[in-house]
Formats: sequence, C-alpha cells, structure tokens
Amino acid sequence: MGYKQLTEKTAVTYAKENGYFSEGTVVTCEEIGDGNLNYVFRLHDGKKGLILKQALPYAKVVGESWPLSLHRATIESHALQIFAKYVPEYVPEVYGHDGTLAIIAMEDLSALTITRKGLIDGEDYPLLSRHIGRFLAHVLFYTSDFGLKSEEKRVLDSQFVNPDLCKITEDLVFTDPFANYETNDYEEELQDIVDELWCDKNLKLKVGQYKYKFLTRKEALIHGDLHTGSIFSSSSETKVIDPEFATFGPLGFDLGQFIANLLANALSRKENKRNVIFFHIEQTWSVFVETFTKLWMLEGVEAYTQDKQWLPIVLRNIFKDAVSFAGCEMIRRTIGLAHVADLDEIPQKEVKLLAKRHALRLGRKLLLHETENADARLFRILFESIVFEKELRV
Ligand code: SR1
Ligand code: MG
Repeated sequence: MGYKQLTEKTAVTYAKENGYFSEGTVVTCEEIGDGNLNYVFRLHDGKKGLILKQALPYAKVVGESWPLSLHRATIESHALQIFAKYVPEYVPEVYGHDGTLAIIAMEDLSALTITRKGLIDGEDYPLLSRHIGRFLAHVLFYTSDFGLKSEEKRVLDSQFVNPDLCKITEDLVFTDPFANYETNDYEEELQDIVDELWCDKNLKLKVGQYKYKFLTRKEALIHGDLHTGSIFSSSSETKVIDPEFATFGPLGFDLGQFIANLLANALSRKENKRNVIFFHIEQTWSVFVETFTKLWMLEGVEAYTQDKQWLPIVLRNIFKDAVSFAGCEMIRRTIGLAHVADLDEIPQKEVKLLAKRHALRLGRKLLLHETENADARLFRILFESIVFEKELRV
C-alpha cells in the first residue's frame, strides 16, 4: 500500500493496527497541527496519549502547488533519535516511524506548552535557556568533527541530505525577504523601510555570505528550524520538536534562529517585561559555552582540540555567525512568508507596525554588526539602540 493522508478516524485505526492501543479501547483523536507543513493527530484513551505526525506531500501553508518530499518525516524521526542519543531529556520519545505513510509515532507532550504561545501569554520558563544551551552544545559538539570521528561524521552527514527543506530555508530565510519576491508578505505601511532594506547593498552582500555559509558549511547536525514554536516548555521541562529541517550546517545557525525568535518576543513586550528575555538570551549563550567547553576538554576526538588556543576561536566564530543568522531570521519573520505570532498578534495596529519596524532595523543591525567579542549582552545593547520606549507608547 502507498501513501494515504490520515483522517481523525483512520489515525485511530492506524494506531490500533500498529499496537499503540488495543483493539477494543475507546480512543479519541483530534488533528492539532498548527504548523506550516504537516498534520498532527493527538490520540488519547483516557489514560495515555500518542502523537501521530504525518507529512503531507505539499506545504500545507501554501497548498498543493508547492510539492514537498515526504522524506522529511524520515529525516525528522532520525534527527530526534540522534538527539536522544546525546540529550534524551530534551526530545520527545519516538515510538515508531512509517516511511511509506510518512508518519512518526511519538510521545504526547500535551502537558507542556508551545514556548512561543507561553511567552506571548507572559509565562516564564526559568530553565528554558539552560536546557536549550545544553541541548545545542551536546548535539552540535557530538555531531561535529570535534566530537565525532570524521569517517562517522561523513556517513551521518550523508543521511541528512535534505534538499527540499534546505531549499525552503535558502529561499525563505536568505533570498526572498531581501528582494521583491512574491512569497513576501507585509503590511503596505512598511513599504518605505522594506525598500530601504532592498536597496541596501552592504546588507545584501552580508546576507549573500551567510546564505553561502548555510549552503556550504557542513559543521554539525543542526535542527534547522529552532524557533520558539519548535520547543515545548513547562516550569521544569523543555522538549525540542519538529527537526524536519535537520541537515549538516553551520554551528551558529540554530543559536541565531532561537535568539532571533526571543528578540521578536521581546519586541512585543513592554519595557519592564523584557528583562527575562534578555536573561534567556544571555544564559543560552553562557550555558552553551560552558557545556561545549567541557565537552571539548573531555571528549574531543580531533587531534588539534588539544590546542588551548583553538577553542576560543571556534566559540567566537559560532557567536559571530549566530548574530548574523539572527539578523536574517528577524527580517524574514517580519516580511517573509512565515511570520511569528509574537509580532503579528500585537493588537493595536500602530504598535504592531512600530514593533515590525524595530524588528527590521534590529535584523539589519545584527546582520551588519562586526563583532570580535563573544558577549551575548550585545543582543540587548543592539535592541536598546533601536527601540525607544517613547515610540512604543504611540
Ligand atoms: C513553507 S514552510 C515556511 C516556514 O515554516 C517552517 O516552520 C519553517 O520555518 C519554514 O521556513
Ligand atoms: Mg516546524
């Protein structure tokens, strides 16, 4: 039998046929997918839950005119299993994967909240940045040439060739938002500042170089879409989901995307509510550095990791890249195809437009910033240089 799209009814049949629930059990099922690409079914028998995530052969956000490979479900399930090898505490458990139907059966995380939603609602997740810093340090170190033997790394790299999804990132993060492409989506009131970006030759030169890094730097296994909608949180737990964009890429990419999405949230807040977001940005970086350093010292497999002078250079380059990738992400989430609710759902139009202008200016500043200093207070400094509280009270 070939591929067939599940419905709420057939998802229950599938789950029973595959032994996730016994035949006579009453199982409820709801399609809860709010992402851009897939169906997500939540099944429950009153005691235990199950998630069946199914890839569609096209991008749900656009429709059948944008075909997409079903192989992304295999990539996602494989990435979750690789992550689980190093940091099982930060990913949902995968129970099974069906390549033909492009289904992943996995742990139901409904007791947790999607971090973007929680942050918009004013929740704080005190451990979020500690966990994400540790998650990234472990996964990136152990899948890079620093922590994985080069023969094994080359084989793993070949298993994460992910052309369709990488092309989405190449287009939607690095290309389309920087010129007049049809995929772009923004309020007409922003046209003046959008034109400024599109005419900025220095900016485009920098974006071109970062797109090229994304295309060519196969440094480690990256999640590839680590925004706050790809993370579940509670006060004690953090779970990274949705690595269907996983591929080998630059070490600073996920850090940059995560930080940019935190910055977008900060832009949606009043000044006195922003500290916690800057705390998370700074703590993500400090925990990342602390953990990566420990792994480098204890677990390095590359001969030259013995050289004490090399680690600070590696960390500085990761930071530098993260700053520029954060700039690309801020701009694309504001005027590109896929927006963020943090900015889009600001209720008063004038405040929303101003927050979006700030996002674009901040994105540009991050991209153009030349830093030799890996100090994450930079994000707050650049943010504050752009945002004037007086303007936000319009
Ligand atoms: C067509 S997919 C648009 C965006 O949604 C995903 O979550 C990725 O961020 C992608 O760029
Ligand atoms: Mg996703």
